[in-house]
Amino acid sequence: MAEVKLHGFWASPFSHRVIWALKIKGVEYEYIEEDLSNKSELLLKYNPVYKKIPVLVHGGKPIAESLVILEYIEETWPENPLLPSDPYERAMARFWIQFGVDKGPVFRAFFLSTGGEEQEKAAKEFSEMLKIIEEKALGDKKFFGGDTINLVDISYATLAYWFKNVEEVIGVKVLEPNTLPRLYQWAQNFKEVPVIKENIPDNDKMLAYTRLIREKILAAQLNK
Ligand code: GS8
Repeated sequence: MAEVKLHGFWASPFSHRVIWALKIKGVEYEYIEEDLSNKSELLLKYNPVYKKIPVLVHGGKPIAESLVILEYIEETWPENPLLPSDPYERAMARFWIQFGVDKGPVFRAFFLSTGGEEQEKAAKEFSEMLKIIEEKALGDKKFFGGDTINLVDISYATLAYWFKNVEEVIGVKVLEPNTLPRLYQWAQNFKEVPVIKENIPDNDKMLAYTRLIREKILAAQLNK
């Protein structure tokens, strides 16, 4: 098998996605931790466009962008499929993955909200978006993928293992069992999947990093 390497960053949900997919497929790989304030020459060479992690390098060929990497992994190592075999179901899975990407700004507005009406509005919009995901994408299934996780679950994973830190840092709760019962239960189920549970960084470290990164982004916005 050609050599597989992953350039990542310990706290990045985008790296975590790739790690989980590789583990689920049973692909051996070498992990290279990047210092994002002092990126390696290799990272700059492999991802000259965005200069971001994650980058997967397979047989010397680099692939960037986590969702593109996930599709590549699925096509290269078909065992333990992470997308449905039926083309229509596959299209629906991709629709919901794209929905999450398109709604990135709704999450960002919530994450960076600092109080008052602005925060209330951001929380409401975010919560409405989650309701759509719960009703239309998850429904009564255990996972978005049915009985087992697939790429849709992996693409929404931050909601399961990271989002509670966001809620804690900004002091507003959105993903609650009384308002979003099925999505809340999904989050609990997802975190308990062994391959996920075994490959999530320490939560205290994640919480501290979440606080730090939010402060950094807010400070950078003020200095603009
Ligand atoms: C996002 C990767 C990303 O933001 C993906 O892979 O899905 N759309 C991409 N990577 C961040 C670290 S995680 O916050 C990164 O590499 N940042 C470095 C920088 O911006 O300089």
